[in-house]
Amino acid sequence: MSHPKRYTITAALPYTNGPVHIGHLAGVYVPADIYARFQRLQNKDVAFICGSDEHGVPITIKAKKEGITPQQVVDKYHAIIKNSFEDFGISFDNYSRTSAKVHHDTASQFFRKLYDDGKFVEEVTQQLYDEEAQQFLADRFVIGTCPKCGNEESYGDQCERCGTSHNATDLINPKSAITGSKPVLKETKHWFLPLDQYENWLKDWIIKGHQKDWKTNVYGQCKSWIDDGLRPRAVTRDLDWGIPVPVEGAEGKVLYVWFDAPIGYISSTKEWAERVGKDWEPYWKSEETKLLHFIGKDNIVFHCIIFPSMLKAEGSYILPDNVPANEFLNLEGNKISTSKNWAVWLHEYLEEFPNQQDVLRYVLTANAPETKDNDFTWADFQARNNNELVAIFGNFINRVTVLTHKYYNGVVPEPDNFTTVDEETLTALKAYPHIIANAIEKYRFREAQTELMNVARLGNKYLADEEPWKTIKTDEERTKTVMYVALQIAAALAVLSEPFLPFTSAKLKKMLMVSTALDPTIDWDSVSEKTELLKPGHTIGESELLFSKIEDEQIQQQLAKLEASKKANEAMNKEVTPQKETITFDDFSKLDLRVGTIIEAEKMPKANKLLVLKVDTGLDVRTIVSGIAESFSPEEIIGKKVTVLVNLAPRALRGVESQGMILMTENTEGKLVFVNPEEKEVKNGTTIN
Ligand code: B3M
Ligand code: ZN
Repeated sequence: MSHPKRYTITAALPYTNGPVHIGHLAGVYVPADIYARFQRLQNKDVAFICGSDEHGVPITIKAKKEGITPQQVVDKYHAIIKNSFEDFGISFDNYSRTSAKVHHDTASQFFRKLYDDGKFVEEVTQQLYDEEAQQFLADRFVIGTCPKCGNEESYGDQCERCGTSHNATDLINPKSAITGSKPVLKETKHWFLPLDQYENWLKDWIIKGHQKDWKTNVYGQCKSWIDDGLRPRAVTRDLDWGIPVPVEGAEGKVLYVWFDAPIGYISSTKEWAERVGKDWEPYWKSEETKLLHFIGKDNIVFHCIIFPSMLKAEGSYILPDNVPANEFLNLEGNKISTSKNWAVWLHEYLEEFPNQQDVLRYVLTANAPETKDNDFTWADFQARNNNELVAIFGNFINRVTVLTHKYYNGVVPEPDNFTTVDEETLTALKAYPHIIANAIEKYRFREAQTELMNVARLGNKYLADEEPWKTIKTDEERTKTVMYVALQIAAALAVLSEPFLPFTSAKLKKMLMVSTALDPTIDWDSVSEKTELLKPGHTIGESELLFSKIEDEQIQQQLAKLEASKKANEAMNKEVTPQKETITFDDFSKLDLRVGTIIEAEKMPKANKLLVLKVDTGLDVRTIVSGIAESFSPEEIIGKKVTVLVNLAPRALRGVESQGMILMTENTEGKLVFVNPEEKEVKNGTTIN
């Protein structure tokens, strides 16, 4: 579509089973935001839509793990996610949630329409059932071997390794994710969307229609699924968390999360339109609207095959014009993992790097996994900030603004005659809006951002070649011209950086007082079209630093955090030692275990591991030598309640007689910890049995 009248831009609805991390940002939200901001700067009518995906098995699993209700899980993460997106400058026009009434109504009506129009196949089939948990096993409740690629950890509805979407009964060796037991087959009724009936239409629409304009990774996946042949997909589930199936005889059943979630884009648009007094329908039903879904690669099948088939079945909706899906971002060489805490969490980044949203945006775009998986490293983060944002962009702006204040009290000077270099520089500058726009329109955000940096490079080179700091002593008129040209480049950067670095752009606009300098306001094209962005005589504002250096220490801290996660994971995954030989009750009762308190502690001279303790056992105060000096300092354990084996035969350690043993274990970080009676009220000497 070459000249759409409006844009409906959706970004995948994050599951509210955890916070958002850099993988989500690089894959979906940063590129979507660049695109939306860019189109707004073109004065386009944009609806940038998102919201929380609050249904589905991932939420239920998280609730079970945390011992809270699914509602508590979604409330907690919805708040964290929504706030962190806002602080990060993701400019959604609306951020809704699928637990909202407007969504329940919209999704139910959608289902009902397809049901009434006879678009579903209703069928009683055998589904996997966990007899122990007394529950059907849908989606992530079941794990087994992927029939396509052999991944042994495939979920019931989708294999994360090869991306294939399948039915749970297709899994080889299925296992319940709840109890670990082998499921049985049990009859249950469900509604299926007969995807096989859409195969020819999908072939026409995708294979014939979008081979050229969809990204090769997206097109390739779609083609291979269609070539493999499509089968009916159940759109309902036997679960108690979700949107109830709105037909008779469907008690205890809910809509499949991947049926309701994409409809969430529609309900979020409705919510927005209502709030701002617009009509939502053109955003979803007008042929003059360009509908775009920004997603990660694991969501391709749902956005390119299933949701479009649903929209087609409904009949009154437009289809996506493009689905610019990204590949995955790794972190320091390993796959990002929520459960292993191998991630950089957005809400933590925002706290640890205050006011540095644009640095992360910049690095994630510079390394965006647009055509292949990519790696985020903290060293690269630091280098890109210090060597690119600070040294190129920041340096140019700083020179221009500081010199303008120094030479002209902040007033844009009147230029003299332009030299060829000046003309060429201004001509090169005027080409950038077009160059950057072209890359953005093709969803090549890395390339677009590189071109933005080339504008700053152009400015730096111009200043370095023309050397106003030298000419000021010899040629005032020439210096004025050079500073005038440099100021135009700075103003262009303020405009062109907005989609990529919105906080920097705002700061720069304020510094240059750009909004008052231009009449009425500057947009993207004015950089090419206007002869000058900052007129002579205009006064700029105070000069401030746009970026600051990131020190090694900050990077070390982040690496240490990841190292701690790694250690914790290793400890969690450590094999438990096998059980020892059986003992009799009499054997056990020979152990005299007591509650005691450490009342003195000091280091054993010339021994790294040993502490000499005085322990009040309730029977007496005795000396115990304990090998815990690497885990505790003497001071921190005085007063601690501990478990003591009091009738262990005394033995001499480095000449000190140890009269018992303190029970210890190891935590997940490999640090020794006391096996101590939690109750403070337990008296020393109390026996443990
Ligand atoms: N919640 C899956 C995901 O976070 C999903 C996207 C829904 S988009 C309609 O990967
Ligand atoms: Zn697979």
